[in-house]
Amino acid sequence: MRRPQQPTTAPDPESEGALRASPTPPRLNYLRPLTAFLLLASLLAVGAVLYRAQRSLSIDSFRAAARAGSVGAASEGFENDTFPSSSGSKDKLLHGLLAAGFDEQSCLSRYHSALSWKESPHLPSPYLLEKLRNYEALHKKCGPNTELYKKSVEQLKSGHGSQSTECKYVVWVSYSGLGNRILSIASSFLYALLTNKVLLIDRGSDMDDLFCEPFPESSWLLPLDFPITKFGTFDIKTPESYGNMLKNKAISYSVDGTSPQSQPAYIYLHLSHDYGDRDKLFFCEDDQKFLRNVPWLLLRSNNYFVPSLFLIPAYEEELRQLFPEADTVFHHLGRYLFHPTNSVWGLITRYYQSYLAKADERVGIQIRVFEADTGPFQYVLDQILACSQKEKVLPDVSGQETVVSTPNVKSKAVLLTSLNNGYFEKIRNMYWEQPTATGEIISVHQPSHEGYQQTGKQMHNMKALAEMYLLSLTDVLVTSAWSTFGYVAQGLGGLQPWILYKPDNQTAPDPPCRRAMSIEPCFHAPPFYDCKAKKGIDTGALVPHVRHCEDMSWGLKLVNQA
Ligand SMILES: Nc1nc2c(ncn2[C@@H]2O[C@H](COP(=O)(O)OP(=O)(O)OP(=O)(O)O)[C@@H](O)[C@H]2O)c(=O)[nH]1
Ligand SMILES: [Mg+2]
Repeated sequence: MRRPQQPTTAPDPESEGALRASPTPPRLNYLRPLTAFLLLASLLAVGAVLYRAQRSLSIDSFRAAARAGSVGAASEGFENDTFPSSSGSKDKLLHGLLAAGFDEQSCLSRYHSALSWKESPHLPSPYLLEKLRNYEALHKKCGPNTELYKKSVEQLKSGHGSQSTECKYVVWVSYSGLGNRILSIASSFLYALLTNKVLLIDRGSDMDDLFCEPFPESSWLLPLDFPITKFGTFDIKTPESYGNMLKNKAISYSVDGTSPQSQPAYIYLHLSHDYGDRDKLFFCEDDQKFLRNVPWLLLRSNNYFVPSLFLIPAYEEELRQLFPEADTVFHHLGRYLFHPTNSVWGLITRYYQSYLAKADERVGIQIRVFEADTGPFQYVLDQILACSQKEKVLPDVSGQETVVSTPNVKSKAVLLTSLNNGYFEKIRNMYWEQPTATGEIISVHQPSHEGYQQTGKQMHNMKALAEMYLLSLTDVLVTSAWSTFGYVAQGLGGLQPWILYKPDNQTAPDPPCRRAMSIEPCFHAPPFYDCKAKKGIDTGALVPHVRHCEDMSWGLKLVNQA
């Protein structure tokens, strides 16, 4: 969604530190010399050390470290950028989701993030793992600089398509806010998996600064000498778009997908929010039969179009096998594809260790306000507090002046993300000025307040990615309606957030929020078309696992079948 945002001239902030006065926790490094001893020591001693270590590492990364087989080594991994290479490969590979054999140092997040997220209750299916390994082999065979790639590019230059090329490609064109980009890449990748095509991504201004390569021994970046250079300007009017080619009868095909006339060398798939009815035929079975054979598809989308792929009969069975739990598509594909580069991983780990690791619980609050004015707005603050207190995400403040200190009080660290720092200031002050009704100690942190969206600026996008990841590392999440930024965090973290309803008329909605039905993102611009009957239909009422979204009545999202 695009909304105008005004720049602010607010100076750069630094987040507030934790408010609670806790004793300096023992650094886990001190435990390392003890590790050998601990192997021989009694279970009781191990238990005691585990308890102490818990004070200095996040509970979850600690648990993951313990699973990986070495507490000392795991702490080293998180703190010193070295990683245990010994046991625990099952966990660091996310139950086989990630391929082994990458150089760990060149992309620390690839295997480290697996150890920092909470253990996911969702396992990837054996069929998904097989499909990913096959895809990796295909990508290696057809990827940039291979003979087959060069051959396909030659054919593209010749201007004629042919059904015989061994490698066929989906080129993802960079466009839109970072959340949208991540979701449309994941959708394009699933489409490539389903059609045995190879995904290449246009690096835009910074995709290679943000993400590591996801596929072994190859690159997913579209080579800079790719012969089509004008795709950055493609839009709904582009004559090479699928919709316009159909309209102008530049292409035609029979029911089996074969074309009587010579095929174009490439087709542009305009799958943005503003796409037309003919562009939407992409989601019809017959059109898919034809598009499968086109050697080069250039795809531009700002949407998570996965739910509508589930409504194409030809892909139904395969998708069921790939994702027996339908609501885990982005969770698995997101964790498979998006590994922040070492610079971004540094932003994530330094912040996490400084402000979040020591708390007993971490709460993420993601605030995205879709107003022309920058705010902060009182009604948004009211809504955040109403939701988090009603749903017991955060405690009420009792208003009593006396501070009762008990030794075992629980601490919660709130990670707040927003372009504006007004909400952070108010919530932090509230918990500073008054004690909580429960006695819990609340610290509030906001990594950045960038003021307005600055797509194209390198550090801005690095911070945005770091914040999405940090949110995914929390235990409880509150997100804003309509925000792809929040969808990415919830999907990566496997968190079912509390979604703040979109305010109407500058008023806090009542109820302020609701629990998400699933961890999946919402497809904001789905087609409502029955391809067989050739008439409109409610695509949110066709199958139990594709439903309308909680935060957008016309959107579609995957849920687990009841
Ligand atoms: N660092 C940071 N950047 C943000 C935040 N919220 C929005 N942004 C910036 O604004 C962009 C918003 O685009 P998306 O990531 O797609 O998020 P969205 O909430 O779907 O917003 P729209 O695309 O504008 O509808 C982000 O990519 C960031 O560049 C935030 O909390 N922190
Ligand atoms: Mg967005």
